[in-house]
Amino acid sequence: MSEPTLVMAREGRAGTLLMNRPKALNALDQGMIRAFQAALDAWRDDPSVALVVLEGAGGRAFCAGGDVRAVRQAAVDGDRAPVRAFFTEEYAVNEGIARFPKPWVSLIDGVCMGGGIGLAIHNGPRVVTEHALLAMPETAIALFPDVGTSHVLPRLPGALGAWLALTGARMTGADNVHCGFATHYVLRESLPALRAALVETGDAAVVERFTAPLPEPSFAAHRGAIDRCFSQPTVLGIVHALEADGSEWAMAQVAILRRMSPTSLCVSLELLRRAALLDLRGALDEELHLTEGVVHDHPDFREGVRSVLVDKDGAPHWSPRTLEEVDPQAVQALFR
Ligand code: QUE
Repeated sequence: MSEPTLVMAREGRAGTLLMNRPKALNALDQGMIRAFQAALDAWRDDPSVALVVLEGAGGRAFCAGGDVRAVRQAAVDGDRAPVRAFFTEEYAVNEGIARFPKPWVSLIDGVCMGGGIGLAIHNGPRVVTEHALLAMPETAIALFPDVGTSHVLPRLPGALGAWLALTGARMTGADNVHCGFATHYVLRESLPALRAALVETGDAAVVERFTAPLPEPSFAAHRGAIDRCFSQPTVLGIVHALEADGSEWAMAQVAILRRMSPTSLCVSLELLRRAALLDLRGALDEELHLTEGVVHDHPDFREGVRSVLVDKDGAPHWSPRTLEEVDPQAVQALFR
């Protein structure tokens, strides 16, 4: 038998989960999602499990996201049911983690994007190392911030959430603690001892004993500009505010935004605005509704995944091509 893609074990007072598709940076496929649901169901009411410890195999990634290559293939084949099942089950796991009545300890030591963030953000503690690299890169593949992050991002300080969601900015481990995505900063060299203490004691508070001094956020110099520009009510308004700012950093943000799917940028900003008023389940329902139109009925998702993950040419052909050509009513029509 081949190795499971989610290795589930009982160790000491912990239930441990190891995401185990290292060649795919532990990207979540349907089998892993079902195994997560099984773990939640098995351990929720098991008094011998005091907490859960979640890690990624391979030393490079926690989890790179969802298996969007498979989702794209289903969309290309016109298969709606498996796509619906994938996102329904993935978002149910996100909600199940949020409602899980025990500490859900994520040890994030490497790449963690999109769907990976959804496995960590809704519970805690969330531990990041100096090798953690987190991002919400969905606008590059014409998706949108999902897995419940649409509920979380508008609640970050200032306009950090809109900045992260639209540009896909890469955050260091320390950045994540500063913005609230993570709760504890621990050096990689301390992880084995932390893990052993969690398993032995079943007490999530031991994390405090392993934290290292927190470096300054890499975005410190840009906080003012982020809040000023990314709080604009439209994506074009954000672009114009960045152009008016004119700094090297601001113009680099404009260049990044101009490479992303224009439709996806508008959908993502509108989603954050709506989800700011929704609880987690309400946000997940809005996301689930959006997947239908975005994955199947709009060409950009197929094209984005083709360009980033299939052909890797980095040259997507978006339609419409520019932000100026996006029809605001077409964006609204994708929502519930
Ligand atoms: C946006 C995304 C994803 C992405 C890149 C983006 C995503 C995802 C992966 C990914 C990365 C490496 C793999 C893999 C998938 O990349 O969701 O199988 O080996 O899973 O720009 O949303």
